[in-house]
Order: sequence, then structure tokens, then C-alpha cells
Amino acid sequence: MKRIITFGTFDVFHVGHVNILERAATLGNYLIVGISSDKLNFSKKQRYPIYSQQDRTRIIKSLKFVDEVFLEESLELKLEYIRKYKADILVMGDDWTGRFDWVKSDCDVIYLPRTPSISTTEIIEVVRNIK
Ligand code: C2G
Repeated sequence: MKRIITFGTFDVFHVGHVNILERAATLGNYLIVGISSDKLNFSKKQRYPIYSQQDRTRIIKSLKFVDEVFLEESLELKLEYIRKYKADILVMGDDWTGRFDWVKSDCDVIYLPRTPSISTTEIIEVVRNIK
């Protein structure tokens, strides 16, 4: 029985998000997702997400391969979340490679390749430029 944990903002939900969550789920039996709060996102990216944390949570919770969700309030609390949710493996996209190796004391860490050519930032740009 392996419990997987992953984190993200998952703003303007797209197929890259589906791919990583689905692949993360196949690595174990139970998938827990920490969703960056609006405040945490502001501190990381200097802007609030397009979708509210309530809506982002609702979308992620509705996926059939996601078992549990919670709000991630700080990047520094990774280890506390991993312990609280008794995770065996932390899964992140490879844009974060190396960044969370410090939790290897408590769980395995796997970085999966990102889906090419799609991101929330790009979608926002495309929509902004539609005339
Ligand atoms: N992702 C992906 N392929 C894409 C876009 C995103 O695999 N084309 C992955 C990212 O690598 C990440 C997850 O989807 O693992 C969520 O992406 P974001 O919403 O951009 O998450 P981020 O803001 O990077 O937050 O504690 C860590 C942070 O909360 C991660």
C-alpha cells in the first residue's frame, strides 16, 4: 500500500495537470494533492491565480484518480504535510528537479517529465491576444 503526495496550483486546469496527476496515481494506491493557496501563489508568482482556491480544490477533488486534497499554505511545510498524510512518495514535475530532495529523509522523491507545450501562463497569453 503506497501513498503518493503531490503539490501544485493547478490554475486554469489543463491536460498537463491531468497527465501528471494520473501518472502520479499509477505509482501507488492512494493519491493526496496539496493545492497551493491563493496567498501562497501570490508569494511565489506575484499574482493571484485566475481560479479561486475553492474552485481549484473542487476541480482536483472531482478527478477519479485523486483520493484526498488539502490546501498547501507554505512551501517550507512540505515535510509536515508528508508526515501528516503519511506519504511514501513525493511526486513533482521536473521543473522542480532537486528542489525537494531535502524531504528524502522521510519519503522517496520522484520528478516526472512535464507535458511539453502547455502551461497556464501560455494559455493566459493566448487568450489575452485573441482579438
Ligand atoms: N505540470 C506538468 N506539465 C505541464 C504543466 C504542469 O507536468 N505542462 C505539472 C507541474 O510540474 C507540477 C503540476 O503540474 O508538478 C502543477 O503545476 P503548477 O500548477 O504550475 O504548480 P506550481 O505552481 O509549480 O506549484 O509546492 C510546489 C508548488 O505548489 C508547485
